[in-house]
Amino acid sequence: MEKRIVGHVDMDAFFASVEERDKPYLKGLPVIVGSDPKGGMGRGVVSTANYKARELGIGSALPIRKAWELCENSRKTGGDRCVFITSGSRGYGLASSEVFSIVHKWVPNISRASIDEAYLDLGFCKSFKEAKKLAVELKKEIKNKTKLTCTIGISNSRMVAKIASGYKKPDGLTVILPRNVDKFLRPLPIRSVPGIGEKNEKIFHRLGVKTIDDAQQYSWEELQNAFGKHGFSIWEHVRGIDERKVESSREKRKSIGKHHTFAKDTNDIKKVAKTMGKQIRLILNEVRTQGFKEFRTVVLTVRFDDFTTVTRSLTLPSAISTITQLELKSTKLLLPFFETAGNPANKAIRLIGIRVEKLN
Ligand code: TTP
Ligand code: MG
Repeated sequence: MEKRIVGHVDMDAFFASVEERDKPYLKGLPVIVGSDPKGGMGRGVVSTANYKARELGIGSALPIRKAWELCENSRKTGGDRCVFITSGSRGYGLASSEVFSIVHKWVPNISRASIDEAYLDLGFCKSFKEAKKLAVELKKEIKNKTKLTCTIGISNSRMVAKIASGYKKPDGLTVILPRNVDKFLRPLPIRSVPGIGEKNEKIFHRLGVKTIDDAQQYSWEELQNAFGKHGFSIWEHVRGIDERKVESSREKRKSIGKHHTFAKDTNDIKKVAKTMGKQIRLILNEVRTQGFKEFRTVVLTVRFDDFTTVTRSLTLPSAISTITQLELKSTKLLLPFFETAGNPANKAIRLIGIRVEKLN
């Protein structure tokens, strides 16, 4: 049997790095990509920040207003002026295709996990030593050809490879040999385990679990009591057990979507429908540029003024592909939010998102 060797490539500060590469005047400055900060009054969040801006405590998902505040404070004490860039450049998708076609040249079986990351089946390298050599060369070629850096993690499972790629960023390469997996995992915070988000982390904290080592003290029955059906896979993951294969990901590519935070919360169906129309056009554009023809699932996300968030989805018996078809299906999902049954308190809408899945 071929040895299990899995790599995980993740681009460094991806959107910000593409902007820095394409706009030389950004060199050396803190760069924040996200929604428009509107002089500190903007809504929405940071998509990503370059490493210079991260030194100020700015990172993905931080409210853009807060990022603005941190920059202002830093500037007042002699720091550089930050540059805010509104995300949405087509350049990110292009850069991503460029990077992963290079990766694909080196590694026949890769599984794209997001715009800037992929798992690599490195079994064909036969040894971790050879896999590491390949990763060094691959990093070099990506840097030379795209002027972008990435970080690679290598281990014997997808999960540990992913944790390893986040271990030493940017421009890093971390190899965790099978015999060192447990030693590597144990001291890490429980949140490092992919799939342990804010909610599960809270449950762990209530149990007094802070590190992976702490979590290893629990039996799988105990974890099932705490986490329900995910308990067993969590039990496996904290032991570095993850049998998932690297499957090439074209057809199972998760989704293409857009979301928009309104400048002012709204109950105006025309306004919401108009925004949805714009999103639909952008999505269909992206569907085409990514080389897909059609899709079968439409997902609508609505966030209300009180931040409660609802998603509704529709999976169709046969695939659709046109603007009109997507508009019809999205409208069908949207309408209940303007009716008493679907929105009894008549709450105003803060954010709307449309996503298509099951792409072909
Ligand atoms: P990440 O790989 O999570 O982040 P990153 O590449 O910017 O930084 P790192 O060096 O830590 O890997 O996400 C890739 C891109 O996806 C990121 O550049 C912007 C986008 N993104 C968002 O738009 N919103 C988010 O909340 C996150 C996490 C990412
Ligand atoms: Mg990244």
